[in-house]
Amino acid sequence: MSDDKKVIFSGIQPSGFLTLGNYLGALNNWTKLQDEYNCLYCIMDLHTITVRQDPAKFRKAERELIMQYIASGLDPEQNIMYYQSHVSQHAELSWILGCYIYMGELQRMTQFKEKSQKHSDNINAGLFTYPVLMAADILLYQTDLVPVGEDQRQHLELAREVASRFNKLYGDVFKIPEAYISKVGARVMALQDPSKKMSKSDENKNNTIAIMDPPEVIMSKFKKAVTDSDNEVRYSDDKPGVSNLLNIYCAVTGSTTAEAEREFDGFGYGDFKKSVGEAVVAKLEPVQKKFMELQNNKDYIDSIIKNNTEKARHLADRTLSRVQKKIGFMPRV
Ligand code: ATP
Ligand code: LTN
Repeated sequence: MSDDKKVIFSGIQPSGFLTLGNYLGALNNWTKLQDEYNCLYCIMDLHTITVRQDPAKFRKAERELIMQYIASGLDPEQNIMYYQSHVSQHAELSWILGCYIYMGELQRMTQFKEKSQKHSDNINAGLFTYPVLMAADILLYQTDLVPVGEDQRQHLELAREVASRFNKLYGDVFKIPEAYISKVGARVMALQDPSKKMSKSDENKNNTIAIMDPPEVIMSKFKKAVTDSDNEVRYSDDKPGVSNLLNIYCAVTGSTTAEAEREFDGFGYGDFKKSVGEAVVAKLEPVQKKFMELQNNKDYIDSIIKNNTEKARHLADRTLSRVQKKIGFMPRV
């Protein structure tokens, strides 16, 4: 890692195949940033067990997620990609930060409220302290920028808050990170219910486009996407379905909303949805091709994991040992 570049940290939970939401909200931006920054892209497996996972399916999702990172265009030579559970400093710093974050702060987190409603049979302590671990992930690497979707903004604010609180007590230990949230694609909504975000753990598969969905499946899901009754392709708060499709189209093609509205002026919804589907299929085609190639290359993936994990451990330990010293723990023997 070069010392004169700023640091980027982000990650995704291996809770299933990535959706178009994950791709447009996170990965697509990551690939744009890799030349300019020192980047760490972690696979957030400790966070994933806040919801029950079947061990075999979980392991498969973990393996496939790193392949999806690479298939989306992240260069494993240039970026540090690794599994969160392999770098124990994440869990260690998380314990420490938990003693500097208040219950009331965690109780306000929207994701906790939503997930505890959705998994009311398993409201475990990990679900509650999820943002503490997330703060540890980010602060361990003296991160400057965190590229995420809009839904993570609140967690990031908490990471900034605990970093400042800690620095006030002990001097400058942590860099205060900034969120990097793009204007388009930061909030892709469910295709059948545009009032909620597209989420990879959604049981209704018609709500989500998986980045590995075959072209005919993508086309058919867009065909079924909810719109409205006035048949005008226009971006507006009272047209959530159409606005979501326009947002997806703009994120995929790079057009502005005004350009897209002009392009679809006079189109019926059927033709509009077909065009959005085709643009998404074209964008995902190279990702899918690369993923297929990687599937036959297990040794290559293993070697990447090994190299990158060592690098991450080394960096993480620099911050953790500083934190331990500042707090007053006995020097390590
Ligand atoms: P789960 O359904 O398991 O909660 P998820 O699909 O919400 O998963 P995460 O692993 O929580 O995905 O998020 C990974 C990244 O993708 C984060 O940066 C998050 O902000 C972004 N992201 C997730 N869903 C969307 C979405 N619908 N639109 C834009 N960005 C998203
Ligand atoms: N909570 C994030 C995943 C995540 C993350 C992070 C993202 C865990 N730790 C650190 C950025 C930085 C989510 O997307 N649900």
